[in-house]
Amino acid sequence: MTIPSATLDLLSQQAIELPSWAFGNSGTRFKVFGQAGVPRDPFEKISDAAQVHKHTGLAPSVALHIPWDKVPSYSDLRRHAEDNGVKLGTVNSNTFQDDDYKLGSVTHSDPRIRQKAIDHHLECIDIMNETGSRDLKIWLADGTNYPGQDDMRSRQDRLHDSLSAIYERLGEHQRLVLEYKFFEPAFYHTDVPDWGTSYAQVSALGDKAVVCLDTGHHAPGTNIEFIVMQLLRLGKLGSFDFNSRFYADDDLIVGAADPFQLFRIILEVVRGGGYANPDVAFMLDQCHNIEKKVPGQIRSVLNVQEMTARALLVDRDALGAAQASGDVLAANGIVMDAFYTDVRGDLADWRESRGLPADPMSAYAASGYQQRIEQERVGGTQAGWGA
Ligand code: AOS
Ligand code: ZN
Ligand code: ZN
Repeated sequence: MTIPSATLDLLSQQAIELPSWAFGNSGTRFKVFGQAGVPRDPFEKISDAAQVHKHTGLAPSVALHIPWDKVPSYSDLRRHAEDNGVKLGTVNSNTFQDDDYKLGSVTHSDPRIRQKAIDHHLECIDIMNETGSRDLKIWLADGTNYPGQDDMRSRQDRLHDSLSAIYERLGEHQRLVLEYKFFEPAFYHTDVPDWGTSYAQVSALGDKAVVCLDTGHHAPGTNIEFIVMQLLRLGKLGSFDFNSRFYADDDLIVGAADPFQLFRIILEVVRGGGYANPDVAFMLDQCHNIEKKVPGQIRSVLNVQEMTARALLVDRDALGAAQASGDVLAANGIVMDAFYTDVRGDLADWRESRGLPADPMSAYAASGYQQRIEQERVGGTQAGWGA
C-alpha cells in the first residue's frame, strides 16, 4: 500500500455531486448527437446518476437545473432519489434560454425583465425548500457583444439589486452561489467575468453568498489554483464546477486535458481546509457529447478521486521544511513525487474493501444497465444546450 490508512479514511469522506444535465443528449452549436437510452425525464436522470454512485461510492447527490428538471412533485423526485441511494443537491437557475433575456436577465435595463429573472430564482428557492437543497447556483449569460451596447456600470448596480432581492428569500441554511465566466455567450463583456467580480458581488450580499469556480471558465494560462487559494483564504469558495478544457468552456471529462492542473487545484483545496468540508462543494459540470453518459461520469469521479489521493500524499512536513529553508528543488520535488505516484491499485483495493467493484468502468459495462436503458427508453431528452 502506497496510501497510508489515514489518507484512505480521508478519501472515504469524498462526495462529488453530479449534474443531471450530464445524462441528457448534448452537443455543440454545430450538432447535438442523440444517444440510445438517454433519460426521458428527470426521474430517469436520477436513476442514471445513482448508477455512478453505486459503482464508485463517490457521487451521493445530483444537481438539478430548472426548468430542465421541472416535475409536478418534487417530493416524488426526492423520494425517487432516496430510493435509489442518492440525494437531490444544488438547484441551478436558467435565465439563458428565453427570448426576453437576449440583452440580459437580472442586469437587464427593463424592470419587467429583471423582475421576471428574479421571480425565476425565487421559484428555484421554493423548489429547494421541497427538495431539501442547500445551494442555489446562479450562472448568468448576461453581458454585451459590442463596446457601447450598454452601460457596464449600471448593469453591475442592477446585478447587485437583483441578487439582493434573491438573497433576501434564502432560508437560514441556504446559500447563493455565484458562478463567473469570462466570455460566452456574450463576447465583449460578461457581467460576472471573474472571481473578483463574483467575490465583490457576493461579499456585498452577506455570509450566505459564496463563489462557484468552474474550472473551464478561465483564460488559457490562468493559475486557477491561486484563485482557489485566495477564495479559501477569504472564506468565500462555495463550490467547484469541475470539467476540463483544451480550448475554452469545453465541458469535457474532468482531468482529461490536464490531470496535473486538477492535482494542483486539489492540492490547494487540501491546503486551505476545503477538502471534506461541506462548505466547499465538489460538483461536475460536464456534458458527454460523443461518449456514453453514465461511464463518462464514472470516469470523471474516478479522475477526481485519483488526483485527490495524490494531493493527499504530499508530505506536508517535508514540504514546509523545504520551503522554509528555501530549497526550491526539494520543495518542487516533494510535490512532483506525490503527483507521479500511481494510486490506482490502492484505490481498487480500497474500493473492494468497501464492497465496491475494483474496476467501476468494467463493472458498469458488465452490469447490463446500459443495454437495458437502450432497449427500454425511446425518445430521450436533450440536456438543454441548443434546445
Ligand atoms: C455555463 O457555462 C456554466 O458553466 C453553467 O454552470 C452550466 O454549464 C450551466 O448552468 C449548465 O447548463
Ligand atoms: Zn459551470
Ligand atoms: Zn461553463
